[in-house]
Amino acid sequence: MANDIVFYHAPQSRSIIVQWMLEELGQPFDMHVLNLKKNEHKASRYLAINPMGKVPAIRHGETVVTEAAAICAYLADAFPEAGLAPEPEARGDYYRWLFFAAGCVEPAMSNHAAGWDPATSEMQARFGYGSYAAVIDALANAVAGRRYIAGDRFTAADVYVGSMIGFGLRFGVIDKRPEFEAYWSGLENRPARLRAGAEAEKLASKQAWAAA
Ligand SMILES: N[C@@H](CCC(=O)N[C@@H](CS)C(=O)NCC(=O)O)C(=O)O
Repeated sequence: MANDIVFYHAPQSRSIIVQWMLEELGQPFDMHVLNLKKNEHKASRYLAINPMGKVPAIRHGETVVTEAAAICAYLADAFPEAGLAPEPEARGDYYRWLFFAAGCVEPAMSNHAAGWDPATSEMQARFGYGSYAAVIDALANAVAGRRYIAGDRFTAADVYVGSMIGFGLRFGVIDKRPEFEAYWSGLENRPARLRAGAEAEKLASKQAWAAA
């Protein structure tokens, strides 16, 4: 079955990360667009795919994967010919920064954008990400002087980490540090990302038009 990836997507959402990943993969996929304003993601049919009622999700044959970072890692493994994961014995940085971005960068940025950060050292000890400042410093050090986050070639970890940094810079959730800007400038014009961005814009205006 060639065309057996179903991508559950919504415009202007985290599912743009997976759209970029799918474009990098170069595999055909069926896109199932959910209208979040119409609460289509909370309908029982979709809750059977993702009980969180959130996008993105994919179905690949009988396998369902949710969580943007997990989907990126899964697709890189499921289609090794795309070369989007390092060799298994060289995956230290790959796993480290992929999980750090999902487990630390994402909640630190979300809380910070919402105007709340763990303030006391006691709170910071309890929270897995410690503090927003520590996370951002670690992330800046991780990308400093590097074209790619895990080794000397582009991987699925760059899709996810890059998406976090690109989003953070665009919406002012992270400072425009030279490390972030240099790393992101090496990714943002990748043809696959540009295609994903153009598709996402088309879809957003289509939904907006349909709602008008
Ligand atoms: N941890 C999830 C987060 C997914 C997520 O929060 N998606 C948002 C869109 S950006 C969503 O579906 N929100 C709709 C809702 O929860 O009602 C991931 O990384 O994939």
